[in-house]
Amino acid sequence: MVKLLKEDIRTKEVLDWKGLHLFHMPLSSCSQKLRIFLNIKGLEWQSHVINLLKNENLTPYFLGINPRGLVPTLVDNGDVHIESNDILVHLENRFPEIPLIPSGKATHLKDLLKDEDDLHLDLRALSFRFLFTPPAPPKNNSDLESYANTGSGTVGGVKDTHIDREINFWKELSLHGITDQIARNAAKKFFTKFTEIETQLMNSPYIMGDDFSLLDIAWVVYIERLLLAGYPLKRLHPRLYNWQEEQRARPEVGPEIALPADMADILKERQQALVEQKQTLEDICFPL
Ligand SMILES: N[C@@H](CCC(=O)N[C@@H](CS)C(=O)NCC(=O)O)C(=O)O
Repeated sequence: MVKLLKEDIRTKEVLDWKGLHLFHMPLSSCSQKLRIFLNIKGLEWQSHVINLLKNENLTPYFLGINPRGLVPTLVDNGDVHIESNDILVHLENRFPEIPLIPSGKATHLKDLLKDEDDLHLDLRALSFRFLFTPPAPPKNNSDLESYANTGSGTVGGVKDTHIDREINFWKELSLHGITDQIARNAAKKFFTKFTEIETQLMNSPYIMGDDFSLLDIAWVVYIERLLLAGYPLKRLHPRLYNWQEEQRARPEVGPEIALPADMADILKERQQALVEQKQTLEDICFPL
Protein backbone atom coordinates (compact mmCIF):
# COMPACT_ATOMS: atom_id res chain seq x y z
CA MET A 1 0.00 0.00 0.00
CA VAL A 2 1.39 3.39 -0.81
CA LYS A 3 -0.43 5.79 1.46
CA LEU A 4 1.51 9.00 1.94
CA LEU A 5 2.37 10.43 5.32
CA LYS A 6 1.31 14.00 6.12
CA GLU A 7 4.96 15.05 5.97
CA ASP A 8 5.18 13.82 2.34
CA ILE A 9 2.40 16.21 1.35
CA ARG A 10 3.07 19.92 0.80
CA THR A 11 -0.31 20.90 -0.67
CA LYS A 12 -1.96 20.75 2.70
CA GLU A 13 -5.49 21.67 1.53
CA VAL A 14 -6.11 18.08 0.40
CA LEU A 15 -5.77 16.84 3.96
CA ASP A 16 -9.21 18.37 4.66
CA TRP A 17 -10.97 16.99 1.58
CA LYS A 18 -13.93 14.70 2.17
CA GLY A 19 -14.98 11.79 -0.02
CA LEU A 20 -13.11 10.33 -2.98
CA HIS A 21 -11.11 12.67 -5.22
CA LEU A 22 -9.22 11.34 -8.20
CA PHE A 23 -6.43 13.18 -10.00
CA HIS A 24 -6.35 11.63 -13.44
CA MET A 25 -6.19 12.22 -17.16
CA PRO A 26 -8.61 10.78 -19.75
CA LEU A 27 -6.00 9.03 -21.92
CA SER A 28 -3.66 7.90 -19.16
CA SER A 29 -3.79 4.12 -19.00
CA CYS A 30 -3.32 3.92 -15.24
CA SER A 31 -6.10 6.48 -14.76
CA GLN A 32 -8.37 4.39 -17.01
CA LYS A 33 -7.93 1.49 -14.58
CA LEU A 34 -9.26 3.54 -11.72
CA ARG A 35 -12.22 4.91 -13.64
CA ILE A 36 -13.22 1.40 -14.78
CA PHE A 37 -13.05 0.25 -11.16
CA LEU A 38 -15.15 3.20 -9.94
CA ASN A 39 -17.74 2.50 -12.66
CA ILE A 40 -17.99 -1.16 -11.70
CA LYS A 41 -18.41 -0.32 -8.03
CA GLY A 42 -20.81 2.54 -8.79
CA LEU A 43 -18.91 4.91 -6.48
CA GLU A 44 -19.29 8.69 -6.34
CA TRP A 45 -16.04 10.59 -6.86
CA GLN A 46 -14.77 14.02 -7.72
CA SER A 47 -12.67 14.50 -10.80
CA HIS A 48 -9.47 16.58 -10.93
CA VAL A 49 -7.97 16.40 -14.41
CA ILE A 50 -4.21 16.84 -14.64
CA ASN A 51 -3.13 17.61 -18.19
CA LEU A 52 0.11 15.70 -18.68
CA LEU A 53 0.60 17.23 -22.13
CA LYS A 54 0.96 20.59 -20.38
CA ASN A 55 3.12 19.08 -17.63
CA GLU A 56 0.53 20.03 -15.03
CA ASN A 57 1.87 17.09 -13.05
CA LEU A 58 5.11 19.02 -12.48
CA THR A 59 3.53 22.03 -10.79
CA PRO A 60 4.26 22.72 -7.11
CA TYR A 61 0.53 22.14 -6.51
CA PHE A 62 0.49 18.59 -7.89
CA LEU A 63 3.99 17.57 -6.81
CA GLY A 64 2.88 18.81 -3.39
CA ILE A 65 0.19 16.10 -3.46
CA ASN A 66 2.06 13.27 -5.19
CA PRO A 67 5.84 13.70 -4.89
CA ARG A 68 6.24 11.23 -7.79
CA GLY A 69 4.25 13.54 -10.08
CA LEU A 70 2.14 10.70 -11.48
CA VAL A 71 -1.53 10.12 -12.13
CA PRO A 72 -3.69 8.57 -10.92
CA THR A 73 -3.57 9.91 -7.38
CA LEU A 74 -6.43 9.36 -4.97
CA VAL A 75 -7.42 11.53 -2.03
CA ASP A 76 -9.72 9.47 0.17
CA ASN A 77 -11.09 11.54 3.06
CA GLY A 78 -7.83 13.47 3.29
CA ASP A 79 -5.51 10.47 2.89
CA VAL A 80 -3.39 10.52 -0.26
CA HIS A 81 -2.86 7.21 -2.03
CA ILE A 82 -0.53 6.78 -4.98
CA GLU A 83 0.29 3.94 -7.43
CA SER A 84 -2.70 2.75 -9.41
CA ASN A 85 -2.55 -0.89 -8.33
CA ASP A 86 -2.21 0.01 -4.67
CA ILE A 87 -5.13 2.42 -5.03
CA LEU A 88 -7.22 -0.37 -6.57
CA VAL A 89 -6.44 -2.73 -3.69
CA HIS A 90 -7.10 0.00 -1.12
CA LEU A 91 -10.49 0.81 -2.66
CA GLU A 92 -11.36 -2.87 -3.02
CA ASN A 93 -10.78 -3.35 0.71
CA ARG A 94 -12.91 -0.31 1.48
CA PHE A 95 -15.73 -1.18 -0.93
CA PRO A 96 -15.80 -4.99 -1.07
CA GLU A 97 -19.22 -5.29 -2.71
CA ILE A 98 -18.97 -6.72 -6.23
CA PRO A 99 -15.69 -8.43 -5.25
CA LEU A 100 -12.75 -7.94 -7.61
CA ILE A 101 -10.17 -9.98 -5.71
CA PRO A 102 -10.82 -13.72 -6.10
CA SER A 103 -11.31 -15.37 -2.74
CA GLY A 104 -8.05 -16.58 -1.17
CA LYS A 105 -5.94 -15.10 -3.96
CA ALA A 106 -5.09 -11.62 -2.62
CA THR A 107 -1.34 -12.26 -2.35
CA HIS A 108 -1.11 -13.92 -5.73
CA LEU A 109 -3.08 -11.07 -7.28
CA LYS A 110 -0.72 -8.47 -5.79
CA ASP A 111 2.27 -10.32 -7.27
CA LEU A 112 0.61 -10.42 -10.67
CA LEU A 113 -0.27 -6.72 -10.47
CA LYS A 114 3.38 -6.03 -9.73
CA ASP A 115 4.39 -7.82 -12.97
CA GLU A 116 2.07 -5.47 -14.81
CA ASP A 117 3.38 -2.36 -13.05
CA ASP A 118 6.96 -3.40 -13.80
CA LEU A 119 6.11 -3.10 -17.50
CA HIS A 120 4.81 0.46 -17.24
CA LEU A 121 7.91 2.17 -18.64
CA ASP A 122 7.94 -0.39 -21.47
CA LEU A 123 4.37 0.56 -22.27
CA ARG A 124 5.33 4.21 -22.20
CA ALA A 125 8.34 3.57 -24.45
CA LEU A 126 6.20 1.82 -27.08
CA SER A 127 3.59 4.59 -26.81
CA PHE A 128 6.15 7.31 -27.43
CA ARG A 129 7.76 5.43 -30.28
CA PHE A 130 4.66 4.32 -32.18
CA LEU A 131 1.71 6.37 -31.00
CA PHE A 132 2.44 9.84 -29.70
CA THR A 133 4.38 12.32 -31.78
CA PRO A 134 5.19 15.27 -29.57
CA PRO A 135 6.65 18.08 -31.68
CA ALA A 136 9.38 18.60 -29.05
CA PRO A 137 10.66 16.53 -26.13
CA PRO A 138 7.76 16.44 -23.68
CA LYS A 139 9.97 17.54 -20.79
CA ASN A 140 12.91 19.90 -21.22
CA ASN A 141 15.80 20.40 -18.79
CA SER A 142 14.00 23.06 -16.83
CA ASP A 143 10.90 20.84 -16.48
CA LEU A 144 13.11 18.02 -15.23
CA GLU A 145 14.86 20.38 -12.81
CA SER A 146 11.46 21.27 -11.31
CA TYR A 147 10.51 17.59 -11.28
CA ALA A 148 13.60 16.75 -9.22
CA ASN A 149 13.37 19.67 -6.82
CA THR A 150 9.71 20.40 -6.17
CA GLY A 151 7.54 18.67 -3.60
CA SER A 152 8.82 16.86 -0.54
CA GLY A 153 10.69 14.20 -2.53
CA THR A 154 9.68 11.68 0.13
CA VAL A 155 7.24 8.77 0.17
CA GLY A 156 6.44 7.28 3.56
CA GLY A 157 8.87 9.77 5.09
CA VAL A 158 11.81 8.32 3.16
CA LYS A 159 13.62 9.90 0.21
CA ASP A 160 11.94 8.50 -2.88
CA THR A 161 14.16 7.00 -5.56
CA HIS A 162 11.29 6.17 -7.92
CA ILE A 163 11.37 9.70 -9.31
CA ASP A 164 14.92 9.16 -10.64
CA ARG A 165 13.60 6.43 -12.93
CA GLU A 166 10.98 8.82 -14.26
CA ILE A 167 13.45 11.62 -14.83
CA ASN A 168 15.85 9.24 -16.52
CA PHE A 169 13.11 8.07 -18.89
CA TRP A 170 12.36 11.65 -20.02
CA LYS A 171 16.07 12.51 -20.32
CA GLU A 172 16.76 9.47 -22.48
CA LEU A 173 13.70 10.20 -24.59
CA SER A 174 14.86 13.72 -25.35
CA LEU A 175 18.48 12.67 -25.99
CA HIS A 176 18.02 9.49 -28.06
CA GLY A 177 14.29 8.97 -28.64
CA ILE A 178 13.02 5.42 -28.26
CA THR A 179 15.58 3.33 -30.12
CA ASP A 180 14.76 0.14 -32.06
CA GLN A 181 16.53 -1.83 -29.35
CA ILE A 182 14.47 -0.33 -26.53
CA ALA A 183 11.27 -0.91 -28.52
CA ARG A 184 12.20 -4.53 -29.27
CA ASN A 185 13.04 -5.28 -25.65
CA ALA A 186 9.73 -3.83 -24.56
CA ALA A 187 7.71 -5.70 -27.19
CA LYS A 188 9.44 -8.94 -26.25
CA LYS A 189 8.38 -8.56 -22.62
CA PHE A 190 4.76 -8.02 -23.67
CA PHE A 191 4.91 -10.97 -26.06
CA THR A 192 6.06 -13.22 -23.18
CA LYS A 193 3.39 -11.89 -20.83
CA PHE A 194 0.60 -12.07 -23.42
CA THR A 195 1.54 -15.66 -24.24
CA GLU A 196 1.19 -16.49 -20.54
CA ILE A 197 -2.14 -14.67 -20.19
CA GLU A 198 -3.47 -16.28 -23.35
CA THR A 199 -2.69 -19.75 -22.00
CA GLN A 200 -4.68 -18.86 -18.89
CA LEU A 201 -7.58 -17.61 -21.00
CA MET A 202 -7.72 -20.93 -22.88
CA ASN A 203 -8.89 -22.50 -19.61
CA SER A 204 -10.95 -19.80 -17.96
CA PRO A 205 -12.97 -16.72 -18.88
CA TYR A 206 -10.74 -14.36 -16.92
CA ILE A 207 -7.07 -14.13 -16.16
CA MET A 208 -7.37 -15.39 -12.59
CA GLY A 209 -10.12 -17.91 -13.22
CA ASP A 210 -13.89 -17.74 -13.27
CA ASP A 211 -14.29 -14.22 -11.93
CA PHE A 212 -13.49 -10.81 -13.35
CA SER A 213 -10.79 -9.23 -11.15
CA LEU A 214 -8.54 -6.23 -10.68
CA LEU A 215 -5.98 -8.03 -12.84
CA ASP A 216 -8.36 -8.07 -15.79
CA ILE A 217 -8.91 -4.32 -15.38
CA ALA A 218 -5.17 -3.72 -15.29
CA TRP A 219 -4.47 -5.72 -18.45
CA VAL A 220 -7.41 -4.39 -20.43
CA VAL A 221 -5.96 -0.89 -20.38
CA TYR A 222 -2.44 -2.00 -21.30
CA ILE A 223 -3.72 -4.18 -24.13
CA GLU A 224 -5.83 -1.33 -25.48
CA ARG A 225 -2.84 1.01 -25.49
CA LEU A 226 -0.68 -1.57 -27.27
CA LEU A 227 -3.37 -2.18 -29.87
CA LEU A 228 -3.40 1.55 -30.58
CA ALA A 229 0.37 1.47 -30.90
CA GLY A 230 0.07 -1.27 -33.52
CA TYR A 231 0.94 -4.40 -31.52
CA PRO A 232 -0.17 -7.34 -33.73
CA LEU A 233 -2.42 -8.83 -31.06
CA LYS A 234 -4.90 -10.48 -33.43
CA ARG A 235 -2.17 -12.31 -35.33
CA LEU A 236 -0.02 -13.32 -32.36
CA HIS A 237 -2.58 -13.85 -29.60
CA PRO A 238 -6.02 -14.39 -31.19
CA ARG A 239 -7.72 -15.57 -27.98
CA LEU A 240 -6.48 -12.51 -26.12
CA TYR A 241 -7.66 -10.30 -28.97
CA ASN A 242 -11.20 -11.74 -28.75
CA TRP A 243 -11.14 -11.45 -24.97
CA GLN A 244 -10.20 -7.79 -25.26
CA GLU A 245 -13.17 -7.22 -27.59
CA GLU A 246 -15.46 -8.83 -25.02
CA GLN A 247 -14.12 -6.62 -22.22
CA ARG A 248 -14.39 -3.48 -24.35
CA ALA A 249 -18.08 -4.24 -24.86
CA ARG A 250 -18.73 -3.86 -21.12
CA PRO A 251 -20.45 -0.55 -20.40
CA GLU A 252 -18.11 0.13 -17.45
CA VAL A 253 -15.03 -0.45 -19.58
CA GLY A 254 -15.57 0.65 -23.20
CA PRO A 255 -16.23 4.36 -22.63
CA GLU A 256 -13.13 4.73 -20.44
CA ILE A 257 -10.74 3.40 -23.05
CA ALA A 258 -12.47 4.83 -26.14
CA LEU A 259 -10.67 7.62 -27.96
CA PRO A 260 -12.42 10.87 -28.81
CA ALA A 261 -13.17 10.88 -32.58
CA ASP A 262 -10.69 13.67 -33.44
CA MET A 263 -7.90 11.92 -31.55
CA ALA A 264 -8.75 8.57 -33.19
CA ASP A 265 -8.36 10.23 -36.62
CA ILE A 266 -4.98 11.71 -35.73
CA LEU A 267 -3.69 8.40 -34.41
CA LYS A 268 -4.98 6.54 -37.45
CA GLU A 269 -3.08 8.94 -39.70
CA ARG A 270 0.03 8.39 -37.62
CA GLN A 271 -0.29 4.60 -37.98
CA GLN A 272 -0.80 4.99 -41.73
CA ALA A 273 2.38 7.07 -42.01
CA LEU A 274 4.31 4.40 -40.12
CA VAL A 275 2.96 1.72 -42.48
CA GLU A 276 4.20 3.71 -45.48
CA GLN A 277 7.62 4.19 -43.87
CA LYS A 278 7.75 0.51 -42.82
CA GLN A 279 8.28 1.72 -39.25
CA THR A 280 5.30 0.18 -37.46
CA LEU A 281 5.68 -1.63 -34.16
CA GLU A 282 5.34 -4.89 -36.10
CA ASP A 283 8.03 -3.86 -38.63
CA ILE A 284 10.51 -2.88 -35.93
CA CYS A 285 9.85 -5.44 -33.21
CA PHE A 286 8.73 -8.66 -34.92
CA PRO A 287 9.86 -11.30 -35.54
CA LEU A 288 11.43 -11.13 -32.08
N1 LIG B 1 3.29 2.97 -11.36
C1 LIG B 1 2.44 4.10 -11.55
C2 LIG B 1 2.61 4.62 -12.95
C3 LIG B 1 1.81 5.89 -13.13
C4 LIG B 1 2.22 6.63 -14.37
O1 LIG B 1 3.34 6.51 -14.88
N2 LIG B 1 1.26 7.41 -14.85
C5 LIG B 1 1.50 8.16 -16.04
C6 LIG B 1 0.22 8.28 -16.84
S1 LIG B 1 -0.33 6.67 -17.35
C7 LIG B 1 1.98 9.56 -15.67
O2 LIG B 1 1.51 10.14 -14.72
N3 LIG B 1 2.94 10.07 -16.44
C8 LIG B 1 3.53 11.32 -16.16
C9 LIG B 1 3.90 12.07 -17.40
O3 LIG B 1 3.54 11.64 -18.50
O4 LIG B 1 4.53 13.11 -17.23
C10 LIG B 1 0.99 3.73 -11.31
O5 LIG B 1 0.62 2.57 -11.54
O6 LIG B 1 0.23 4.58 -10.83
